Amino acid sequence: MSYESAKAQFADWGVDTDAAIKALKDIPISIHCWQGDDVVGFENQTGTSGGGIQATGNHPGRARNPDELRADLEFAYAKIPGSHRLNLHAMYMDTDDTPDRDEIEYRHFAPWVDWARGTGIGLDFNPTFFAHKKADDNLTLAHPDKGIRDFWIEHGKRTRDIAAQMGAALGSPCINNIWVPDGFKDLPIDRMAARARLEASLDTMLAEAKSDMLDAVESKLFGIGVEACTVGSHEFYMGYAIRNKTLLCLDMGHFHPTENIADKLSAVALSLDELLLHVSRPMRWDSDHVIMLNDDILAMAHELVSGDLLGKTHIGLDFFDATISRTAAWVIGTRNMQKALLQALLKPWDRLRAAEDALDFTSRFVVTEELKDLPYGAVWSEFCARNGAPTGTELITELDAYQATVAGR
Ligand code: RNT
Ligand code: ZN
Repeated sequence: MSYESAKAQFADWGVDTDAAIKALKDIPISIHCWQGDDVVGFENQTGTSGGGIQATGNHPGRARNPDELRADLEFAYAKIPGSHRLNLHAMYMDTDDTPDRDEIEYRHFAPWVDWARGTGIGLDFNPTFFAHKKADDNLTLAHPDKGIRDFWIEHGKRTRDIAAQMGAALGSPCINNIWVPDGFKDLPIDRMAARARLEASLDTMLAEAKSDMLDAVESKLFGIGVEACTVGSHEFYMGYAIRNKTLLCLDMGHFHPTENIADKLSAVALSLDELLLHVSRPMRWDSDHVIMLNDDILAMAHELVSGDLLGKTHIGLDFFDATISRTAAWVIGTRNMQKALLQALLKPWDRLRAAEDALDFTSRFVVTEELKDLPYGAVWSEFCARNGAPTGTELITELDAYQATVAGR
């Protein structure tokens, strides 16, 4: 189907495809660096995995150093239409030094900033509170030992400094997202004490006001090894974010398996200035599968557009699969997020809202279902063509060719 005929079909519904294509181009997605190396990082230390998150699989091509990771990212960005961001973790330093987490400085990340400036992408950042001997108990900021808490508070403070310098250097605020693994495998006696310690640590870590960076806090329901209680639960961080005016990060894998954060967006947005998403695909648990263009993603994109939330929501991705090409995972996963947004941007909103407001649920249902037959693919292809990105068999050929170049690693 040609774009012109698709455009005419959407126009019959009162939908302007050119406007949707233009709007989609301006939605940046923060692509997570950790899909490229299975969440290992480049610390030059014998790191441990942990925190209940781990990539599984051994597909060839894992990036083993920052140069390989950047090369893979450059390939991926070239296949993803639009201008996007990179979400770095503190464990992804680029230096010959071996600073511990409480010793990291901006200079350890400067090569990333130079690269980001050269490629025109923005940076986001994260303290790394896992894969470290001082996190082996799955307790960091909420640890009963003040010495351990202070170590992680210092780490967190340093990441805020680094994020602020990254934001200033690139002229675009850098989000520093805090996720800690803290929790208990079995039923704790004193949840309140643990939560009070987490709160106090966060207060200390975030005390200094900063410009050029934004703080975000990410909740979780449970993880491997913290089945009984996660200290930083959704309720904990929702309250914390509202009181302290930080961003709230909602990860799609961090709730009960039948909950979808799509429904939560409008609810929390009424009390928060800005939100951060970790778009992911849980399967039975927080498994972080690569995002598909499925109902969950479509529902979330629907809410972002319907609730006019794109202006206050930062879209980040969080998945890692080591059983498939890591670059293909980045490219297809990110494009799926964009495809979902495109479908939401192509809805006849006035008509749908009018039906709902009139309690005409028959029309709402019929229109919703008939819309599914419209030629979204032709509009997507046009969007890719206008932004120099391939589609279909051409894309597959390019993904395969790149994977072949990294398979010998
Ligand atoms: C873990 C959180 C967190 C991490 C990244 C690597 O469950 O989702 O966002 O995945 O920080
Ligand atoms: Zn996450």
